[in-house]
Amino acid sequence: MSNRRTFLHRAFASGAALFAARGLSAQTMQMNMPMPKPTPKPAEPDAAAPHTPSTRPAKQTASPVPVVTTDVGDLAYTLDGSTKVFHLVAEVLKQKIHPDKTIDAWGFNGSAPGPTIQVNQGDHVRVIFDNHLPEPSSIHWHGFEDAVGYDGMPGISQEPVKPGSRFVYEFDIHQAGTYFYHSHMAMQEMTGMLGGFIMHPRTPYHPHCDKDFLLHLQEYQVLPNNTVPNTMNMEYNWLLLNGKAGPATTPLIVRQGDRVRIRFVNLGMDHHPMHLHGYTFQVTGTEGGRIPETAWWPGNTVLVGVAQARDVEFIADRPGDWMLHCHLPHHMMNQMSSNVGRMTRTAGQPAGVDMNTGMGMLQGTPGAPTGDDYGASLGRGMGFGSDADMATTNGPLAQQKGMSGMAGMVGMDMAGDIAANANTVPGFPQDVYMEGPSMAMDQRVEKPENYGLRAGWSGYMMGMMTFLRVLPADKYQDVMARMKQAQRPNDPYASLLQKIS
Ligand SMILES: [Cu+2]
Repeated sequence: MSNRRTFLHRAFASGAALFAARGLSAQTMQMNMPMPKPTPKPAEPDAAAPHTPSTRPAKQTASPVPVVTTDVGDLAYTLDGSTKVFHLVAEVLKQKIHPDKTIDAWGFNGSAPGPTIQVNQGDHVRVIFDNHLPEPSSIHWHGFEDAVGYDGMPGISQEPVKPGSRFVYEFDIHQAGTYFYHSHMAMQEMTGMLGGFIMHPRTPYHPHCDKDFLLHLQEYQVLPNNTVPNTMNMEYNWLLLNGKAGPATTPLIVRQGDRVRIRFVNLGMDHHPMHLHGYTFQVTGTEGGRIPETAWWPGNTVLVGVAQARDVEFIADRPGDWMLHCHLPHHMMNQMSSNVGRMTRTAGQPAGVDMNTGMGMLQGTPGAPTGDDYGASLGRGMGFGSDADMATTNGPLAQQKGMSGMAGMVGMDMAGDIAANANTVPGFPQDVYMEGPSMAMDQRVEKPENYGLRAGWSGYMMGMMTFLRVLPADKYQDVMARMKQAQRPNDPYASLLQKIS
């Protein structure tokens, strides 16, 4: 194998102007949706499926639809004979995770998570990995049943790939399901170095799904006024779906009657109970592939543990803008923070401190997050009423002194929203003005997928939240037409927009 690899290294180092482009931009790399090859029709047509919706005619073909990874998109490939060749570039990048927050993440080809790789069972696949990071790395192909030499363990199965260097991975794809790739350096993974790897089955799954989505569940700890995730801290304050925090997440758009698959992938530090409103789904797959139908289990919440994938399927037969979110309360918030302080490599700054200090846990008074020294504003909603991170004033909401430090509160009519005795009630405030009208930013997250949502919706959506928008045929057509009209480069929805006139 090492001979083959050496050969490949040489081949790619010397030849092929196609791959000489080290600095290939994300735009050029994420050009087209890799369409799965036409696959044989299943033995039975969909009409035989027990869940076939009555609102749509039974389909005669059942080629798998490409997976849509909202806000991320796919990695394009080229063909070398019959080998699908992907060029994966690890790099440092700026990622806007929310209108008010841009972070310095590490990812692939301009994106964190990295673009999704889609292949078919039976494909031979080559991934040319270029390391543009300032330190060594390598890529682990999670769940792949392949040669250990391509397992991506730095210092174990391969030499770490040094900055500016390249490694070529080769796979014969014999599995099918929701797989993923990630750096096996833990902190690199926690700053965004992960991506999806979809293996479409040779024999299509039954019943056929009309829509297929991939959602990465991610968390970062990025303190106010900082841009670099603190990968050692476990107090996460940014919870993301496909690299965006609500309301900047992009809804999943489906047509009423569609059978929908959602693939959840969790490559973070926390487990996420993903909850869908309005529907009962069947859990049909794990990170180990398809579950036999007799073993599917129903639910409306599926716990996606770390390093796991969960595929769920359902018939989207009731129209509406249905919430889809992690149900951990703290994962439905943005920029929660109970600790602030320096986060830079300053000479003399202590390192190797005890666990509490090292993990940023505050203790004693002053310092305890719920101590007398901090008001409610030093927590969820930091930056409240502002267009960007800014200092806020602590204090009861009713105090004019406190309000004057909160630009968004000035001139706000609070009458009717807060009881007259609010400030004498233990525990007040909990959610008042931490979500709601004053947090709305509909215009700032405007996009075709959000067209027609109820005004002010964005004030109630934060963190690991998005919508499943089940649209009646006419509204579906309208929203899809607007998405197509937008002509966004590398649109993650491209495979669906092709079908829209
Ligand atoms: Cu969660």
